[in-house]
Formats: sequence, structure tokens, C-alpha cells
Amino acid sequence: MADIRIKFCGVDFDNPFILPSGIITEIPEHKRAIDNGVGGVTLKSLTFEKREGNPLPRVWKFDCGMINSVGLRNAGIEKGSDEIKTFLDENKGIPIIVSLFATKIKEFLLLVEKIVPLKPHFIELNLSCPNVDDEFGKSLGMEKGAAGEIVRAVKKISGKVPVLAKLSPNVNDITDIAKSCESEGANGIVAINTVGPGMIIDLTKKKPILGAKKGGVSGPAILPVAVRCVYEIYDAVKIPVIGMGGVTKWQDVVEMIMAGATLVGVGTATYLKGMKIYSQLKQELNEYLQKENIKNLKELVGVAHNLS
Ligand code: RRO
Repeated sequence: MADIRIKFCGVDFDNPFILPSGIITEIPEHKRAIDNGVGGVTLKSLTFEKREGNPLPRVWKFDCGMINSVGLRNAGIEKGSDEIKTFLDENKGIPIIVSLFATKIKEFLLLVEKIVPLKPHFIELNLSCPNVDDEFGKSLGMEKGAAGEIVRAVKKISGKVPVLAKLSPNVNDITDIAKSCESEGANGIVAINTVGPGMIIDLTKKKPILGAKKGGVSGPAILPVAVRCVYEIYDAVKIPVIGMGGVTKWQDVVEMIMAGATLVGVGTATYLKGMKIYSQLKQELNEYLQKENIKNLKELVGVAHNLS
């Protein structure tokens, strides 16, 4: 057997597979991924106020993936932080990433203040939700100055909890934003959020299918965009990267790790193949490593850069 355990920002993961934020919305429900052998779990992004989310339908499958405009449906910080506390208490063996979203730095700080005492393994700053532009304008972190400012402010109060910045591919240069986050103290980068926004038209109803009309695109269609982003970020920064976006098969996992991801998010694929995908990918990754005579997964991280 090869060793697929891996360290990320000093935290031990049993395997490199992560449930990305937003695949499951209710906090207790995230346990389903743990029961199926995932290496770590990111909770649905939390906002200060409770949000009901966008009009239905919020999620739609298409031939090459999915489109969503969930609109940050979550319980808000008061109830959400209680639920997170319970979830952390009940799932001590597994790294948990608490994801936060805000439209102002001040609001990010209020969220971080409330979450840090709960001692999650990581805080993820969602700097990249594509689905609330009409309400709030572009996410704060779509621009390098603002992304860096948020990280700087958060790092002042985050204590020992490592801070990850989740970035959008829908920008001119994702490496500029990654570098700015790194220079302000981010401990890791999560790439990528969904692509787009996109739109699907319902031919029968003759109108956009999603309640919010447009939404973020995920699934196999976006894998090459995600791999390119991870590759460029790996070259641009020294902090580690969680790569995600369209990973469905073991070959995609290997590609993502070769591009530079230390951990790999598998999200939309759980809709397409069920939660059992984590145990399947673990086994297939192991078989690949054995076949290639790679004893330890970390030897594979970033190898696609060696010959270039
Ligand atoms: O809730 C959403 O609509 C959503 C979020 Br916060 C995000 O970060 N990415 C996405 O595709 N959808």
C-alpha cells in the first residue's frame, strides 16, 4: 500500500480528499461525507445574517456538470456557530474547515471573532461567491487589493487557526490575487470556486432554468480551468493549495496533484456518483501510486512543473 496520508498547513489528513463548501447546506448533514471516508470537510459558507437562499430551482444538472445559484443559504452566525460547535465536538478525528462569506471587512471580522474560539482546524475566507453579484456587487476578493486587505485584517485576530483564501477563476489573473493573499499572511489557497456565471435555458418554459437565472458552473466541464489555475498558483506562491473544480475520476485527482494541489476537493461528483466516491477514489489513487512505485503521495505534488 502507498501512503496517501498528507500534511496540509501542519494538519494531518488521512487522505487528500476534501468535501468543498456548499455541496451540503445543513451543517449536521456534512457527517455523510465523513461516514464515507473523506479526508476533511468544508462546511457551507456562513454569513452574518441568516439567508434563505435564491429562488428555486437552485441547482441543475447538465451533460457536463452542474450549475447552481444557491445564494448562500445558511443559518447565519448565531445559530450557525452553535451548530458548528456541535459538529466540531462530534467529529474530532477529522479536519474541519469553516467557510465564511461577507461583503465588508468589518463583517468578516465579526464572523472570525465568533468562530476562532471554537478552534476549527481552518477558516476559509470565501472571496469568490459568484451568485450574489446582483445583490452586493462583485465579491470583495475578486480584486487583489481587497483580497489582501481582508486577509490582513483577519490574520490579526485569527490566532492559531490557519486562514485559507478561496479564489475565483472569473478574474483576469488569479495569481495576482493568490500572491496578495500570501503576502498578507494567508496560510493556504483554495482554488477554484465555480466558473461563470453561466445560464441554461429551459426549452419548454422558454426561460432560464435557475430561479436566479444564472449561476456558477461546476463539474467535469470546468476541470481544465481548475487545473490551469492550480498550476499557475503553485508557481506563483509558496503556501499550499487545495485544488478543486470538476474532479470526478482518479485520473482527475492525479492531474490536480501533479498541477500542485496538496489536497483535492471533490464536490459536484458526489451528486453524480454518490458519497461512496471518496472510498473509490482512495482505492484507485492507491493503486495508481503503487503502479508508479510512488511510496508517498507528497512525492506527486507539483511534479507537472518539473520538466517545464
Ligand atoms: O451559495 C452559493 O450560491 C454559492 C457559493 Br456561496 C459559492 O461560493 N459558490 C457557488 O457556486 N455557489
